[in-house]
Amino acid sequence: MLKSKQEFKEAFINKLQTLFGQSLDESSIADKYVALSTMIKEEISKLWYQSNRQYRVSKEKQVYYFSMEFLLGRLLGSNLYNLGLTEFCSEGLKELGIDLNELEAVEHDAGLGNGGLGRLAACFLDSIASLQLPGHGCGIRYRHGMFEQKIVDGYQIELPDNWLRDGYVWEVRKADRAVTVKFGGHVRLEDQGGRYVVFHENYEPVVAIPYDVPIVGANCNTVNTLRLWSAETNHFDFPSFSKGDFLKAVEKKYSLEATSQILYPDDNYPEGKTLRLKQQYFFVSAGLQSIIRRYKRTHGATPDDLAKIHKKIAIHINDTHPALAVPELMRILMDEEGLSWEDAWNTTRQTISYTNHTILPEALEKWPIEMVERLLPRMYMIIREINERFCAVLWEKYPGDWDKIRAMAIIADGYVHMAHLAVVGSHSINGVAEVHSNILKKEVMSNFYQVYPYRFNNKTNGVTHRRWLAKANSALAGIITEAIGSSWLAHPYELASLHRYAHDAELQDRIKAVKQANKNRLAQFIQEKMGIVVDPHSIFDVQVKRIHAYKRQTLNALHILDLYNRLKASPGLDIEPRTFIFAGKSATGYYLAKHIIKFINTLAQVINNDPDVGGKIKVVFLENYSVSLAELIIPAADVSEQISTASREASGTGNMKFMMNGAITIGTLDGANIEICDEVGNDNIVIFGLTAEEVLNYYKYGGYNVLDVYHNNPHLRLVVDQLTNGFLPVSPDEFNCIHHSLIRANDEFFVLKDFAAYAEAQEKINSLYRDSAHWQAMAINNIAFSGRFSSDRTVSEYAIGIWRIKPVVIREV
Ligand code: 4GP
Repeated sequence: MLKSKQEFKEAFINKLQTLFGQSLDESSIADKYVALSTMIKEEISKLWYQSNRQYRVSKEKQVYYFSMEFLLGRLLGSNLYNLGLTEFCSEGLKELGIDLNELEAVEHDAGLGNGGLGRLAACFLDSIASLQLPGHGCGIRYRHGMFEQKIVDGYQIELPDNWLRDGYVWEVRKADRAVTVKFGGHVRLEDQGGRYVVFHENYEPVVAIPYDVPIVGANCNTVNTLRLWSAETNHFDFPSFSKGDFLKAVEKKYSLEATSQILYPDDNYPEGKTLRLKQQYFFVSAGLQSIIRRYKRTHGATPDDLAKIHKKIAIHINDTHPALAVPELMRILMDEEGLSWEDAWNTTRQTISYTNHTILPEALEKWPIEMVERLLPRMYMIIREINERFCAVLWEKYPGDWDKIRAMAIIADGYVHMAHLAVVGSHSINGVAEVHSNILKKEVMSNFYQVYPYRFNNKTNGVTHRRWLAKANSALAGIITEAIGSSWLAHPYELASLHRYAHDAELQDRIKAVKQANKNRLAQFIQEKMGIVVDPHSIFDVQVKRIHAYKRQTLNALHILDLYNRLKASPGLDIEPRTFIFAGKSATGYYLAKHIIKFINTLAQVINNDPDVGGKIKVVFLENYSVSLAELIIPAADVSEQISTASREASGTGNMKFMMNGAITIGTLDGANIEICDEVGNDNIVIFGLTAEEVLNYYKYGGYNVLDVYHNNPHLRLVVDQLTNGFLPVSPDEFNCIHHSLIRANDEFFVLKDFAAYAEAQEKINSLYRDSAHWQAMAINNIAFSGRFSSDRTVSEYAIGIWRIKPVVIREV
């Protein structure tokens, strides 16, 4: 490892010369980024080699986290941080006249995910490595990650994300580890002396090439692997080429490689496209084939050895997207390794565990039988057999109760139900916050809970304090460390001792000053990016996340419109100046969400340009929300908007990032907000609105009387009317869909029902903020009690309770 600043500087200059044949002065900032990252990767590689070697030799059990999404963001900064090199690299570079932050900004975000689910996977990888656990990620190397969002005339426009354009320093292509994944064709079973042999014919082969990305643990020598699969082919249609039909010659190649071209930009809403099913099987099959290949080399290759893989391997599926792991592992164990159905089933079930991330009914994945059968004939045969055996068990338990059996079947009503497959084929099923896990047990999966009560458990989400506090807000981290020492960095629970200083005037002032500096930085960014001048001393009230009806950006926006109306009616209205900041992407085909974006931008246009408002409120919609933008916004927030309809947000993880940066949550009793409230106490959070139980009861018994609420609240009535009465400078039918969702469609997400309570909660925020010492004490308490929401805690719970893996301490190299 690099030992001194001097050594670092020399190595850096040397690297620039060997890579680009250039001196420091001649090289561009992009070249400097590549030189630094390459150097760091070389350091990492030594530990990576050592980690892999020790894993091989120690033969300890390892976990593989299968996920269609890994929202990594940038890696240079977090790698430096985890290696403990940030300080001397940044100082060394400074002496050479280079700003490390500028180099970090050169890196394209690896946006291989949509939102919560994908970012959680990235935090988990960081925590697994930092806890010195042997665990790796398995996913897809999308050529195009999450689309780039532009706001044009208030509307979202999507541009392709070209993150690989300049190459990706952190990956290593492993062409020699390629495997083939088979699609389509016909499957034939042949009885060869009492044993069935499977023949898969006329299939379309897609070659899967792994690209490995090192995952660096913090303050240890562990480097794990994120293996991302890319669809490539050597196929070239020479006959067409030589006939001069060049287009046809390349067509086939592109169609085979399409599998890993694009991330579907749907959060909490799966796209029922064949290509998406193809992606799922592609990475699951490739991942399992490579895991089994390695297992056989290390632990033996007889059927007896393979019947014991659950003792050495745990496979976790991140939601149902990788649920084909169940039939694919069965296929490998039976068709390729010769295990009986019973042995293969026991092993598969004991190997696989599953996390559910959403109860939104439209987000529960199901695939048309015909599609599965055509694209994945062998998978379909195995799923059918699993289903038949499962239904036979149900028949024993519930003789004659066809309705129940149909409701639980894996194949029913023309579809393959992926959540049912995941539940039946795994030994553990968990939700991501207490309330969500309870809803799974009592409502959404209650039938399954009755059959398999011991499989269900909760693992409340967490995020890594390293990225979201220590790195994103290093000044705050520095102050915390001065106050309570540095051991919180490895053990975030220790942040609790900060609570003692909640009323310490000096600490309050220092933390306030850091917040102010972060707000100044964001204000400057907003001005540069959007030309909007915001008051950095106003309350920064932030809602950044995917745009979704259940997350209720509409509630926030309608309240802003109400505040505007009131300010217009009484310009002297005594409120604290506020800047309402939004960011987030909508799925491309999500009509309502796209209009919510336009609505927010229309409000911004009206309010920001109205001199009557006197700058008291401003509205900003920042385009292209990403991990990097979140790292800029979250440390600058005073207020964290977590206002989903109770019961709909499985956990939320943004809520945790804001609290650890000292923002005060205004939120519903939903997902992890409930546990945040338990940790900080009612005095340090502002809660409003319906509870999950109330909402679920409304859903069960047919909703509430929307018109009553609408007619009885003149403020609310006015803002709802303003959506469509020509008040806003858009065509009068522009926001019909929002109006419709609230009034005609019976307000599925209880926006109107919760409006009055939300407005009241916002007034409470206003008065709390005015008492600066009190507000600072609340902020400190939020930081202090954020320890529970560390992904280190979450991952240890998975390791002990589900994966049954132990740390392997990697020796220094
Ligand atoms: C998200 C949930 O909506 C969010 O509440 C949770 O915090 C996150 O997963 C991580 O568990 N779900 C998705 C999805 O992103 O696509 O289902």
